[in-house]
Amino acid sequence: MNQATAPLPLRHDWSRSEVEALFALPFADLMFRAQTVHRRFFDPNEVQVSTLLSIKTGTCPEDCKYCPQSVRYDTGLEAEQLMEVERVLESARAARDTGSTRFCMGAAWRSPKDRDLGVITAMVRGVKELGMETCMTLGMLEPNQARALAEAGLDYYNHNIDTSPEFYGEVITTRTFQQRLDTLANVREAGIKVCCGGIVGMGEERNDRVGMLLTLANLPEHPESVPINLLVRVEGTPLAGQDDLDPFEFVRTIAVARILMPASHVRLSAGRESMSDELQSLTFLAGANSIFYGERLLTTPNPACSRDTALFRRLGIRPAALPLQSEHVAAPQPAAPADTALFYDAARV
Ligand code: SAM
Ligand code: DTB
Ligand code: SF4
Repeated sequence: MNQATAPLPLRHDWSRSEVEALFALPFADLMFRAQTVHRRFFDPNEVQVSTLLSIKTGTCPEDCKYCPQSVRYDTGLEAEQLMEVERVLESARAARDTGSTRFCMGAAWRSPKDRDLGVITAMVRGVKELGMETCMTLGMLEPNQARALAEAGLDYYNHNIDTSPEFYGEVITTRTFQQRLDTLANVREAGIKVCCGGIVGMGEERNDRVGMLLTLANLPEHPESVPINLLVRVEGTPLAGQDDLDPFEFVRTIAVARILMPASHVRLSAGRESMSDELQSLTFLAGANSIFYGERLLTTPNPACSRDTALFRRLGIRPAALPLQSEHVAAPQPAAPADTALFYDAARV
């Protein structure tokens, strides 16, 4: 094995000055580093595709200043109680038929109540029977709740640190940064894969973006999935009037995440609706290799499926197939070619 193909060790001891230095690189040098690392771990033409569904919407008691679902802000959102399992499975089937391989279910809760776990675990089992990977984001989890989700076969749990420890208190006061880390530890302990990232464009400084990525990269294990969200500015939330983040700074954040956590999927997450195709393409070049596909995130719009399909084709990007795992009952079978089906014959474009 020569030096170029030897496995790169995953590091968990990044220093602040190293991460600052990466952010400060000339853009071309940063992109080169990110691409070099990316190609050691992934096929650069493959992007993992997940679909989101809000299974319980609005009236959340927390005060996250970015969030349209907090009961404290008047965003005109229509609240919905926990969905019935069959409705969730209908959405999952539709997502599977357009080529999505992971179904992510989100609830506007501070944390789930034990009495909800029966329905929640039925959702996990049902979606897995469709042959999809499962992800849930339900707020803080106690160890017994994490174990119940693991037993039902949940593949991923999403719980974001959202920002740096220093900026955190400017954004959320109803739960602490440490409580987030505790939930992440409970998820890991239960044997569920971790999906953890944050939001940029909330008025934080570069220092905070450094601090957020440093926290993620120095966790005992890197999250398998790292969503980088660009703030979706929702009228009625305290952050609705935030200034635009420099798009190159957004791309830099993705590139640094890729370099620090080379084996993780970095998800170009919320905020794509307001991005040009060219900006999204730059993030793929910087090492983003996962997206949310489908015309809604949880409560806000995501790009039209036809736009994403067209972008994948123009860039020669293939949606990633499911990893081979015996517990997946069947590989997703995309429906006959439709405008919104992501699978296409690359030889025919
Ligand atoms: N209630 C649970 C929780 O907060 O842990 C789960 C759902 S919550 C909506 C999941 C994540 O969505 C948040 O942690 C945040 O990172 C992201 N998010 C929410 N509103 C957003 C917005 N307006 N723009 C970008 N990301 C957002
Ligand atoms: C994540 O990091 N981003 C997703 C998912 N995890 C749950 C949520 C984005 C939400 C954007 C605002 C909304 O649609 O309500
Ligand atoms: Fe509630 Fe989650 Fe929104 Fe915070 S981000 S207000 S916890 S739904």
